[in-house]
Amino acid sequence: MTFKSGFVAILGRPNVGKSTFLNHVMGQKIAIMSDKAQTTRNKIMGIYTTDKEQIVFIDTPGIHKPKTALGDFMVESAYSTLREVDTVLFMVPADEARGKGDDMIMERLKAAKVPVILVVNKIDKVHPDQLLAQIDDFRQQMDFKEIVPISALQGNNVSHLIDILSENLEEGFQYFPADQITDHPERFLVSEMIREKVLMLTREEIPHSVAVVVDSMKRDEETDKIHIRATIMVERDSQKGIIIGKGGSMLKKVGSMARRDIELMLGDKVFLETWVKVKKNWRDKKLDLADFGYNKKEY
Ligand SMILES: Nc1nc2c(ncn2[C@@H]2O[C@H](COP(=O)(O)OP(=O)(O)OP(=O)(O)O)[C@@H](O)[C@H]2O)c(=O)[nH]1
Ligand SMILES: [Mg+2]
Repeated sequence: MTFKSGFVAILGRPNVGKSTFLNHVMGQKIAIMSDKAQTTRNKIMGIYTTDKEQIVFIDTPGIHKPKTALGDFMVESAYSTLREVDTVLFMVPADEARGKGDDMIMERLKAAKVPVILVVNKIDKVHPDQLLAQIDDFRQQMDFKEIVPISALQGNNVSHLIDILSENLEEGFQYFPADQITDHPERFLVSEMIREKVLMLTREEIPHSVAVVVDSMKRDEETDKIHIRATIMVERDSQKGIIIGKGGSMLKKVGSMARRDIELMLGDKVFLETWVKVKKNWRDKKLDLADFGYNKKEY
């Protein structure tokens, strides 16, 4: 039997459910998710391997009109996948009408000449009639290889989409070992899990202003726990106050929620220490961006 493999990018506007889909396929949290737009900031691989195939999914930052250097990095890293993949999953939500953002993305997809599957997500939120109207509208905009409605949250029809991808795979290498699930090191996943809790617990401009850096991560022989030190970067003093909270209550909540997720991921006991630092306007400073993991060289 021949082995098949391929690379598949997941593209779309922010908040449509790309990371939720990736995590559902992988059966574990690789990419953080939130109800805030622009949650994902880096490309993240989810490597799906069976005994006959390997599908390398690439989750991408939601494509939007960038207003900062970080935004530029995010959008460019999303589009950069068009040069790397065999198939694109273009994800749109069933419950929002097509907008300028979708049209802009479709222009790029048409130019890239890569097969595109339209994935209409969040079908659990709409009446079937609305879903049909949505499909009809998108079908007239460009030539999709397939159109697949799913609910990434509930898992409806996700296995059907995997079947379609499998059928279209070509003979190829197993690029990654069968037990490897992503391309990012544990440190990255740890910092993301902390950022996810900040996104979950804060509002307005804070989610966009936060970056998390893991300063150190090593086993403490005495306690037999993984000792992690991490810094949460914000852009203003007022934001630092919010993240710390009254008597440190917010930081404590972020820390204990993140610790639970990190322990689950590492399968080990964790001692997590977090600090908050202000770095004025880091989202527009090239050096800070690189320091916080948003480095152009990485795509
Ligand atoms: N009802 C419903 N909600 C969904 C579904 N898929 C995702 N969501 C929700 O949509 C929100 C955004 O999900 P994400 O997976 O973070 O979206 P994303 O496309 O990765 O967003 P960015 O990283 O910002 O581009 C979260 O609140 C999810 O719970 C779905 O199938 N149904
Ligand atoms: Mg995402």
